[in-house]
Amino acid sequence: MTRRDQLLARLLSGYENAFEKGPEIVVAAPGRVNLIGEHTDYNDGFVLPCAINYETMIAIGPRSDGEFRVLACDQNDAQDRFDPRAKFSSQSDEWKNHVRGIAASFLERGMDLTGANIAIAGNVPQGAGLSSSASLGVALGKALAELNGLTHMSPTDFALIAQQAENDFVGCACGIMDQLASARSREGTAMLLDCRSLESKAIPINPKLGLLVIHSGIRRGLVDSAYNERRVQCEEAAAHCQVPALRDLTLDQLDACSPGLDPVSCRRARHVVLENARVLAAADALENGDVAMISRLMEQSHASMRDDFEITLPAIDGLVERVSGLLGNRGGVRMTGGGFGGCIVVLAETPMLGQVENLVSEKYRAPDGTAPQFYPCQPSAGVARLEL
Ligand code: GAF
Repeated sequence: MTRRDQLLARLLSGYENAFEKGPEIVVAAPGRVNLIGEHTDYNDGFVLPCAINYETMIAIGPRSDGEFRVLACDQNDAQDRFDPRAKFSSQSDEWKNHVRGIAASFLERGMDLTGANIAIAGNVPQGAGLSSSASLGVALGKALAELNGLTHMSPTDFALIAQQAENDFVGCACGIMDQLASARSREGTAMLLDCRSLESKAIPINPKLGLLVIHSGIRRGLVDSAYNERRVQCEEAAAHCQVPALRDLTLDQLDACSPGLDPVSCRRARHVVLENARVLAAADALENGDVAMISRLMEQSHASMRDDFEITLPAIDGLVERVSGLLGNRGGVRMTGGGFGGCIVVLAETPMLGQVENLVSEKYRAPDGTAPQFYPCQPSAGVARLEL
């Protein structure tokens, strides 16, 4: 059985046990790994993520009493229950808010929702920076649209709804990268996304290059508060420099307006300005198969996250350095995602990936002794309804 078949089987058996019949619709949405462009999305900048073959699935069917009954197969079959047409509030269990938040975003857009039985199961590693929550939001958005016959809704709408749920209901002031990567990616490609216009270009990943995601064994902690703090610092810098967003600054302009700007915010801004330029250069390099350039840009991106944006951890810096030493100019490596733990991403000539895995499993452990985990990834397609 493939990993996808196993997930589907687990989802369908959970649904049938909880709701005593099969679902009408099943939807799957992928997690993502970001190749380069960290903390640029909420600064209206550029990112280069890629959807991966780890995903969240939703099984859904109608209920006549108007309620939502929700089964979380990955939370020991915990359940939630609420009426989307009555007033409902956020809960202490975070997973419930991902679902309630999506319902709230639909309602806020004036779309009425029928009652539903919903089961959720996924295999995107959680707390790893691989967008398990974005994939849940996007999958649920599409599942609700399908169930309610909202045929006018597009993948971009599902992404915006999922982002709003995170911002308003979960309390993370995230940007739009993860949700759009999960909603709109195309198989075999990375997505160069302009987070201001939401226009994107699919950049084919040369089949000679492989993708390996390595979990550092350090679960991301206190992410939301540190993440939100970074966002505020970026907004302060943009306001100080009198531009709508950091996307609108060059390095020279930032230098010119830096007197009077708090030095920490200045370093945050410097990361964003330079990272935007690196994303555009990396998209070109990927298109031209220039692996040495990709390697350099990923190295610079990691250094900038470490020194200017300060979202890496010493153990992850050490891990990246070790892998980078092995790869030379035959591939790139950097921490990926929001930071403070989680995964590194390796994009390298495919034969290098086995050597990386051997080196890391032999030489690296997280500070508490946890072993690293390896996720070989394929660039995958965005959200889709599955044939049952
Ligand atoms: C998290 C957020 F959800 C994204 O919007 C993005 O800002 C990312 O961190 C950092 O690049 O995944």
